[in-house]
Amino acid sequence: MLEEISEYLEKLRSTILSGDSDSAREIAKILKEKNVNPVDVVNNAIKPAMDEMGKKYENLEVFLPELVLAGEAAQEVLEVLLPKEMESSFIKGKVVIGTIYGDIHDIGKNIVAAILRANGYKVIDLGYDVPPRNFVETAKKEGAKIIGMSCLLTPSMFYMRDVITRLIDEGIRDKFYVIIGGAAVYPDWAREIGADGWAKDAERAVQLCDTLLEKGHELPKPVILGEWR
Ligand code: B12
Repeated sequence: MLEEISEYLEKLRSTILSGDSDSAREIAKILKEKNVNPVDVVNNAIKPAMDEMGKKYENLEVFLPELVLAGEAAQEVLEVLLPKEMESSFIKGKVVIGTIYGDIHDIGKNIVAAILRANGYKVIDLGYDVPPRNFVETAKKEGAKIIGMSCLLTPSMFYMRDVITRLIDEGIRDKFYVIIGGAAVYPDWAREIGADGWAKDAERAVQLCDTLLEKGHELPKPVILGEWR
């Protein structure tokens, strides 16, 4: 990566960390003008900033207001870098996505939704704090092939199982691929609840959807893409 771009990414990381939304937006605009891949911005600025913020919060070095500001700054950057027009003209398949019930973290989910759109998926985004039945009802109504759930809050991850239980109870489990992600969930959790896949990040979420749609029926489940932690 060019040295100049690395410097901007580093500046962006510290700007998000300090919760300065205005400066974050300005740096994001510069990166956009320079045609930097949004995935590189996520991996080299947003994710490291958020991880560092999480650690500081855990160590009581920062508190909720700082967390809120950093989250807002990250969302500003995404608004600049991941505009709606990235939606591509050909459609590989439909994905219903949302953050599971009780959990309001949506930055990672928004990134996954945008990168899926940019890669040929029609994405129906249910937002955050989504009750299990909404995933199932929307997927049925929209004829989606994939249900994607995000979770960052440990107590909420148990609701992911409810989505799969509902599909089983309605006798339609085999009509959908269920994929999960987000910092609270891990490959063994996907195995335990009988999900079809887990991916570490947005790029791999695209690979996961591609793989499941191409040869999902012949692969052992869950399909795991990326190392956990
Ligand atoms: C920003 C943030 C917030 C913001 C959220 C803003 C927003 N709009 O999302 C605010 C301030 C609102 C917030 C609130 C809270 N937070 Co908070 N938050 C964070 C923080 C710092 C960053 C999260 C983030 O955005 N990461 C960056 C994104 C890009 O990463 P990601 O979500 O993991 O997504 C990537 C992958 O996981 C994957 N992916 C994501 N979703 C999906 C879905 C699928 C299908 C696939 C395949 C892949 C995939 O792709 C993404 C892109 O690469 C984390 C710490 C951390 N390191 O995660 C704590 C953290 C998640 N929060 C935490 C807590 C405790 C809370 C609160 C309960 C605090 C409180 N006392 O009120 C509340 C939650 C309220 C609720 N009901 O949800 C804890 C959770 C602990 C736990 N495991 O249960 C953490 C881990 C902090 C900590 N270390 O203690 N938080």
